[in-house]
Amino acid sequence: MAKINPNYQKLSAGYLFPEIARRTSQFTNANPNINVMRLGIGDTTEPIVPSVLKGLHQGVDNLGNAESYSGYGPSEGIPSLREAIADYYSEYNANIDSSEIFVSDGAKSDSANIQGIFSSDCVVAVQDPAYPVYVDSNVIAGRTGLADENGYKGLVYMPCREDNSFFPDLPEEKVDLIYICSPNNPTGAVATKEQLSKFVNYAREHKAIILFDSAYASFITDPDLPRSIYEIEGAHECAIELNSFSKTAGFTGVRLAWTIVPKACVAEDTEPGTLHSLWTRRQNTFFNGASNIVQEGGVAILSKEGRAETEEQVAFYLENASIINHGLQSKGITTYGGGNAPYVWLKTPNNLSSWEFFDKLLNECHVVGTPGSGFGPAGEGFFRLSAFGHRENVEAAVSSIAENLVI
Ligand code: PL4
Repeated sequence: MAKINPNYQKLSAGYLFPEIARRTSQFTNANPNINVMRLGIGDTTEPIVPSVLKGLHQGVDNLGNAESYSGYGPSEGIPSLREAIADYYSEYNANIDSSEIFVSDGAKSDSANIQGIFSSDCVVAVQDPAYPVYVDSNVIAGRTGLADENGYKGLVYMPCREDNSFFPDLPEEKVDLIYICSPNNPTGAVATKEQLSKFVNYAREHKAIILFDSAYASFITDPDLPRSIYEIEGAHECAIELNSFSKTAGFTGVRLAWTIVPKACVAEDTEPGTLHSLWTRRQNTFFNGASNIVQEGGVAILSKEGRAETEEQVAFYLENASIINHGLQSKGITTYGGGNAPYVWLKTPNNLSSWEFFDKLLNECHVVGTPGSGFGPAGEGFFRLSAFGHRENVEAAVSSIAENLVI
């Protein structure tokens, strides 16, 4: 008799984002004449820039003649893209060899899959709040017990609150896998070099591995803030980095990302190169590579023109974040993030719970956001607004909050 993976039954609720979509549809079905403004899911809205479109067209054209046609590619990605990514890292003295870069179809799938190369008895630490995929993938893999209001048993939550500027203290116990996201989803906080150094030192001392999600690195405008964990001395020995073209270049629907597993990276019981070999083996077995058309788009993103055009688009979203921040602050709401990240993290007024504020914002202002508690227990009492959106939509949402939110 076939049996299901019982760990799925431990998952505490539906995945956060479909749940928001469900509640929003419920509202729009009941109020068909109301235009709802969506600042919930972090999804890009602006068209792909011309030089990148040209790269994508080139990818299509390559398939149209025998000389340039390609079928299955290397599952790690085409050499020109891996080299372009390595060149990008060298600008930050992060020094990654192209053979350490694994191109993929998304940082979501990589961040869910990466735990699979580690032992099932690894103790996992997550920032709290965090992108839900880190927790859910480890629940499904059986590394946790059941959840209660404090989160899943067996998982080490590292609270990120106002009193630690939304960056966690080192875990008090020995942990094996540590998820860090910077710029952070959902808080919008960016880790400093000093903050990351502490974790790198901890990881090297305990032979732990840091899983560093830098999907929003291109939103960092402050030159003193690290864009990659490999800017930190010693990180090559203990960190795996995940990044994505989704938010940098409007590729959320196109799908292109990468993961870096340095050959120097070692776990408790491995030699240098073993983790790199395991991820190579995993990808070769489970994955046939990102689309060849899309990878040409990725090469174009990293070209001189692509960099200039996509940076302009990122600046546009950051300007949205600034509009949201100013609008909320002038209403007396405390906000964080948004300066080097596409998310504004606000403290719910009058101690409302995150989901109470979700309902209030939707009913009074017709604005959809994301409840902080959906990202973990320490997110309770906070709320995330996404800066992805057409300017008129963002401005209309902010005006509606200014005029209609009763606090
Ligand atoms: C909704 C920290 C968004 N359905 O596009 P990818 O797969 O390369 O990157 C996904 C991703 C990876 N790492 C972090 C992220 O925040 C995201 C995307 N998060 C959000 O609103 O929090 C989109 C969520 C999408 C999902 O489930 O990822």
